[in-house]
This record gives sequence, structure tokens and C-alpha cells, in this order.
Amino acid sequence: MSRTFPDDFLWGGALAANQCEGAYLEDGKLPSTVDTMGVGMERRMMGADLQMHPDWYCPSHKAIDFYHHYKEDIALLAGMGFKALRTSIAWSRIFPRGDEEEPNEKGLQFYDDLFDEMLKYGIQPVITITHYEMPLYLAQEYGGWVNRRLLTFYERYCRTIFTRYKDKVKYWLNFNEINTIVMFPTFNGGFVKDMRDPDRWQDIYQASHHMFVASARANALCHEIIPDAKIGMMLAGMQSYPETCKPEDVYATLKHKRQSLFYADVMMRGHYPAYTESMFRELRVKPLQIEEGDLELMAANPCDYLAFSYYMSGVISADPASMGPMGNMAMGKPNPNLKTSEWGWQIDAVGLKNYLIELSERYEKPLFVVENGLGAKDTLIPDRNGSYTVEDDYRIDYLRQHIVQMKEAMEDGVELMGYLPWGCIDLVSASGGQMSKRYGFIYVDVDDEGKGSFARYKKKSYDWYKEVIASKGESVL
Ligand code: BGP
Repeated sequence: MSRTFPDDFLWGGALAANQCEGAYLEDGKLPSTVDTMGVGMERRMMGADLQMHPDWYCPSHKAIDFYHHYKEDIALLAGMGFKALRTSIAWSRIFPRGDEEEPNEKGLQFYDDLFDEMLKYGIQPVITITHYEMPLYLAQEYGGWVNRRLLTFYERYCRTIFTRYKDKVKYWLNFNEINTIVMFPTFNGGFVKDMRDPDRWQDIYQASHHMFVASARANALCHEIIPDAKIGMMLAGMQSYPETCKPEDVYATLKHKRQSLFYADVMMRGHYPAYTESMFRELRVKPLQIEEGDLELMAANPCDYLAFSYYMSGVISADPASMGPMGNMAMGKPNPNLKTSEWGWQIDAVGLKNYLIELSERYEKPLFVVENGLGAKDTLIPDRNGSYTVEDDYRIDYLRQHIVQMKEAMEDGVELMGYLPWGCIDLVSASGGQMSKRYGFIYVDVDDEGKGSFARYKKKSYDWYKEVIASKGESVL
């Protein structure tokens, strides 16, 4: 077994339109759902109301101004030897309201230019069709994904971007972290729900059904328009352990995992799993509105690969009252065997190996780690060349451990397409909306209020990751 990763392994990084582009009303774009959100959990994930708040600072409006800096940023990423870059298309640049018949040419042109810039350096675009947003009009006027009419608009959007970028983009992803709709319906679903309402599940699973059908249609269209492309699903991945070896804790963990793997079960296998009925019964979900042909379409068009984010693991107990929030979107208990990030996320590289093996055995399809990394407060210090840098050994350590475990999983039979650490350039945090939670190899001089020079500086991890890529992982194995 070779000590290096394969030649065609997609090394790179990941971004998302709303967290980096800014320019939220430029070149014909109208607000998207995320443009209503401020800084702090209570102004976004927890308290999002999908109304514009002119008196708030909304970080997506400016973000890191990637819209105007993309050439400089792609050149910096190319300097690390990136083979792939994941980002998303902002639906509201292409169809500003969402329900128009004709796309916005200037929006299409922006992504043409961006993809050309990547390809110039041999960087493959890995494109998320929607990353935690939709045109705000679709949310306010139609009620987001609860409304079946979104299928028509989404199909038009997909057809437009597949046709336009068919020669440039060969890796596509459906909805970012689709399973997070069970925790935060505003982000993925485009509708507001009181998360204390015990009857919220009906809308959440009806919206999920529409998104499953939308993904199946997108998969079919993608294969028809770009026969040499692959289209995957994107799951918020997380490893979960039973608190004890009591069979009750083990069963609670199994059920907990189902809540997210349900999405992969449907989208990778093409049908609702056998436990759907009991899960819905427990959540008081009445039979969903499923139209004729939906299930056949889903069965005929499963996803080609399973992409996922992985940051942490959690511990599950049979006693729900003993569990609290973990990370962005999970409930659990802390694991005394693991270290914890500044944001309370438990660092578990071996958990990534176990998770890869589990997913690989459950779905028998290629896997792709499209997010991973450490959110941390970085301190900018002067470097030897009269510029600035960050001594981010903590980040290097986190990434190194996870790369070693990916390699071990591959040695155990896992088919892994690539590794795209999250926020390869510092960007706005999804959960908190702040800039001070940084993930990048490249520091961006912007603070939590959107103030700063927007200058970019290479961190210590920049040269480290460059060496990892150049040596096909050998430098850390
Ligand atoms: C994932 C999202 C990303 C991202 C990341 C880190 O859930 O897909 O958009 O931001 O988590 O989370 P955060 O930004 O909250 O630290």
C-alpha cells in the first residue's frame, strides 16, 4: 500500500457564496434569505425571521468581498497547488427573485469568469447548487421548500447553470448539509418554524420530500446535460458515540444517527428507508403529500457520491434531558476523552476515520470530505518580509491529524475523492455571522463589524498545506 494519496486525489478547500462574496445587491442580484441575518445566533440560526433588518449589520452584504477580490484569491489558492475549490452559486444572482422565466446575464457572467479563473490554474470547480440560501422572494412569497412550486423554479435554475457551465464544472453538489433542515429550517428550507412547536415536523419533512424530488430531478438533468459530470449529496456529518455500553444508550445513538443518515439513505439509495414510518409516527408526521412519479424519479436518480462536512463528534445518552447543544446542529454530551475547540466543538480525528468507514460500508459509493477544519481566533503578527502572518500551529495540528485518519480509512477500503478543508480563505461564520471565527490558510483583514482593509495575508498553515499537496500527503503521513 502506497504511503501517499492517489495522484487524482482532489486536494483543495471550500467556500460558500453567501459567506465570502458580499456584493449582495450588485449586478442585478436581489437579497437572498441569508442577507436578512445579522451577527450572533439569535439573529441567524436561532432567531432568523427572514425579514430585512436595515438597522442591523448583516455580514453577507460585504463578507470578504470575494466578488471583487476573486482573482487575487484564486491566485493565492493556486499558490498552494489546489486541485479543486468548492464554492456555491448564489441562486439570487442567477434568478434574483427566483420565479423569473429568464436568468440574469450579469450573474451568469460572474460565475463564468470565476470558473475560468480557477481552470486557468488547473483548479476543478466543485459547485454547491445552493448553500444555506435561496432568493428571499421565494421564501417570503412562496414559503420556501414547503411549497411544491419551488420544484419548477429550482429545475429552471439547475437547467440554466448546467447548460451554461457544462464545459467548466464536472463536480456538482445538491443542497449544502441538507439534513440540518431538522434543526434550522430557515437556512436550507427557506421557512421559519418555532422550534419549540411539537408539530413543526410536518412542514420540515414535507419540505425535505420536495428537496429530495428536486435533487433527483437535478441529478437526472445533470447527467443528461453534462454526461461526464458527477453530482453528489452533501451531508452535515458527525460521529456519535453511545455514552455507555448499555443497550439503551446504543439504541438511542442508532436513532440519533438516523436523524441525519435518513437524508443519505434516501438520496444515495433512492428510496425512503424502512424506519421512516416509525420515525414519522414518533414525530406525529402525517402521511406526506407525495405525487405520482415522485418515488420512481427518486429511485431512478440517486446521487453519484456522498460529500460531507466533518468537524467533531458527540456522545448520545438514552436520557434526552441530559444532552445539550453540540456544535451548530446537534444534541449530545461532551466526551471526556477529547479536546475541545474555542467554540466547544470536540476534536476527533479518529472519529473521521470511523465515520468514513461506516458511510462507505452503508452506501458503497465514493465519499468526499468537502468541509473540515478548526474555527479559531487568530492573531496577526508581523513577519520577516515586512508583511503579516498568523502562527496557527493549532490549525496545522488539527488538519494533520484528520489527513492521517483519511489515509487510514482509504487503506481500509474507503473510496475517497478528495479533501476540501472549510473556509480556506477566512470568511463569515455560518452560525454566528462573525469574522473572528477563522478557518483559513489565508487571513482576511475584516472584523466582526465588517471593518478592515480587506487585505489578505498568508498564515503559517499556507506553506504547510502547500507541502502536503505537493508531497501527496507524504509530508504528514
Ligand atoms: C457548516 C456549513 C458551513 C460552515 C461550517 C462551519 O455547517 O456548511 O457553511 O460555515 O459549517 O460553521 P461555522 O461557520 O458556524 O463555524
